[in-house]
Amino acid sequence: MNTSDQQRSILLGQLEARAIALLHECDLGGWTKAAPSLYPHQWSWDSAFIAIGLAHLDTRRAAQELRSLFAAQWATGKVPHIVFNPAVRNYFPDAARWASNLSPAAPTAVQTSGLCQPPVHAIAAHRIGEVARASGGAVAADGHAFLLDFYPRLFAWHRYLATDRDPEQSGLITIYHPWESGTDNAPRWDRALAAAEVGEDLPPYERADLKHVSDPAMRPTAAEYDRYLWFVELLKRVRYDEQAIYATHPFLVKDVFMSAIFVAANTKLLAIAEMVGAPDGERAQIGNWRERGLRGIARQYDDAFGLALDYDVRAGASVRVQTMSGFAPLIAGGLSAERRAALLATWDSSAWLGDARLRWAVPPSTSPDDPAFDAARYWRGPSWPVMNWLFWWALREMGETARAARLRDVSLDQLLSGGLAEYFHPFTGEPLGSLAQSWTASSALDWLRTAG
Ligand code: 9WN
Repeated sequence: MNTSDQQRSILLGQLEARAIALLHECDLGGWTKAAPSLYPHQWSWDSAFIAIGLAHLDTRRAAQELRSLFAAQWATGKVPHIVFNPAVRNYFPDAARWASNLSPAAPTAVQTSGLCQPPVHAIAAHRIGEVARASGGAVAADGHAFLLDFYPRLFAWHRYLATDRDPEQSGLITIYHPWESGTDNAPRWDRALAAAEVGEDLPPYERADLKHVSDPAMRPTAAEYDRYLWFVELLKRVRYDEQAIYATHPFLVKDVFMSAIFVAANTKLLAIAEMVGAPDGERAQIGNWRERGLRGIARQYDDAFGLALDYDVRAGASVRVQTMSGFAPLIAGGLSAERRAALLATWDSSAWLGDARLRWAVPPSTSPDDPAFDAARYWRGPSWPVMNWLFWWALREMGETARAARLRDVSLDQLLSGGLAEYFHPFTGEPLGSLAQSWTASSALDWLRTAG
């Protein structure tokens, strides 16, 4: 090892220690808050990513992370996007604003939001099982018992997405709100948001998110926030009833990114179903969801952008904007050689990782070439370490090991320079948003503990 290698390895050791400390700091006993102050509750996809990091520390605790989230699962199978910490009073929109008890399907023991988020959970559960198996002995046995016990919950969650969220059987998941996408403020929602009128009876509110960031320009605008909250009112009016939402809601978009995560999650759920000896009929169903998803995503590929596009159900049109979500087919996998080469060419192009202005060659949330690009604003330009993690994982799954290794190394460089922040300015490398974020810590931990 030369001196600079030695130095890097010392710095990476320190980063790992900081990541572990942050996960401990955010651990509220059985569940982890998404960030120390900006996000004081349990978020759905955050918890799945967090569980992947925790698996390296304690597979039982990692399993508990998913179990506590799924304790809030609705009777429909929906896993809510936020499970509220009753001890926290200063977050908005709070449990009272969501009023999820309006729905007969909501749990009664805990308070939740009325939306969901991308289904990373089967990927996390599968990973916990893998890490547990590698430990052997009682830990491996516990890991298997966890999968056996947890599989039906995952199956119910996936069935909900494949049915209530895809009544057209298109293979693409419909979202009711930008918050469901996990990429809240991405420009892919602009047109659908602009088309929705905010009712005059939107109850007044005070934003809490702006108190936790140094500059409001890092967060959504007031007009966007009004719409976010207006949609919540509309969902409450129909008591979160899925069919009524489909009939009346102004925002119905087929999210290609969420759909791709669903395909990848179905691949892992199928593996879990095999491990636990699930009924043949269920295995066949999971396989069908996966195949249908692959076909739906393939249909949304756009030759001009070299990306996959979302589809606005209300407008009856695809959404023509170049965001990181367009790389969704890489996450879904199952690509033809030609499509794979085309997507990777886009990935390397000057519209994406080949842009010489990038501080780190990691995917910006929106292409700097797109008119909607905004370098510091939420999901409109900055890069997200956890998304780097997701694409790293996907590239490895598809056997793109050299590209994956590059992405991991550069992502770690980004964290070494800027810390465990929520997101980063793509050109300056400045850390933005919450300066400590649990899923960034778990991503770092998984990178550092995974060989290759
Ligand atoms: C709204 C917690 C969550 C993430 C989302 C991210 C952001 C919330 C917000 O934070 O969403 O749910 O206030 O913007 O966009 O992906 O799960 O980290």
